[in-house]
Amino acid sequence: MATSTSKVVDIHTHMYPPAYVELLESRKSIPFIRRFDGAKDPRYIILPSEAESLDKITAAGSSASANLPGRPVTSHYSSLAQKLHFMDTHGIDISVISLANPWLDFVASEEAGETAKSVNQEFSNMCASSPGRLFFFATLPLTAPPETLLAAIGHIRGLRYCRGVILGTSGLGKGLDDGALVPVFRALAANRLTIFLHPHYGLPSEVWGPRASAEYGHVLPLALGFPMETTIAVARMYLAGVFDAVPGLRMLLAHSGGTLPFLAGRIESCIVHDGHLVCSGKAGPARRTVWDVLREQIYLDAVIYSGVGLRAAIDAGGGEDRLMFGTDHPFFPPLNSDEQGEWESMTWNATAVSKALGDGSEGARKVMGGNAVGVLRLWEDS
Ligand code: 5CU
Repeated sequence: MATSTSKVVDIHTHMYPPAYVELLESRKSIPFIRRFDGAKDPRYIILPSEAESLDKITAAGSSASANLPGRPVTSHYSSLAQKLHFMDTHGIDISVISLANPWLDFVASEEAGETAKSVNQEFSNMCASSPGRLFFFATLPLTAPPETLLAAIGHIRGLRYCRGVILGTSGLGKGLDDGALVPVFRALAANRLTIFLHPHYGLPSEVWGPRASAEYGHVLPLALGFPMETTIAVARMYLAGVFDAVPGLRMLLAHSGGTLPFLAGRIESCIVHDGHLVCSGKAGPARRTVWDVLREQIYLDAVIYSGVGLRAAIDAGGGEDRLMFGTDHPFFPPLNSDEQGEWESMTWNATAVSKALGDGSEGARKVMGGNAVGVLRLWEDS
């Protein structure tokens, strides 16, 4: 459901609250935050594929290299004032903030419940301090025992500004097609909590080849590994029948669904030509297709940086009603201009919407904010 608002809403925008930053600073292995001599900001080493460049720097015993691992932890990571400044600079009326990857995936089982509670409370407080401008996707303690996990859903459903959860693809350790997750999906659906599915793990580092860590920066894991991870996770859920088992489940996929809009037809072709699936009755005529699921249970963000990609996302969802604008702030800061000024992540994604749907069109208005306001009920007392 879209509303007639012309508000601009950013549904893909992260925060690392100060307590979470402290947790990362206390760690010695990925993910962690570390200071390197001579670097202006601490560095956040986050991706499994960054291990090799980190090892090289550690072995050399020096961090004088311009090629430091990770990314700088600027004030944009945890400062609420910066988030609001970013929103004001770019004409964003509402942000639906979420903890960034890898969330609480690394937290010990016995600590996960309390950590999730305090992180979610911190997000809730941030939203309450700017009423009407901020909502949030909460974080789940996936490493905790099942009862703690379900209790966490009980906690967040009572938080006024919470509209869903951000989720990685690892689930309880076996991925999102794990039958043990179905009760979690059911609890989220019953409470109208949308899952914002976001990648982190990418593909195994070997696929990037021996030159990657020294020469190609983060381009391959971020541009290709992230979207493939999302695509695979959702395809597995589809094949496992999760969408049929939980018809109320609603998912918002990061990065315009990875490559799903482009590959859904190929997935369909592989299903109907698979002898095993045909024999087991899983490919029968009553089946809801991948296209059906895309049009009934899935929303896509518009973080794809081109009109071409956005067009595919719009077509896959059967129109512009299932797409929502986002920026991925605080990632991808401008490297050659003032960080307090304009960011390409805003301008490229907004331009893509105008190109795909027409500048100022009704469709563009829906993608830029109307869909998010309607689907996520972005009014204060819902
Ligand atoms: O630059 C990066 O590593 C990332 C990341 O980890 N997560 C994200 O959402 N965007 C960029």
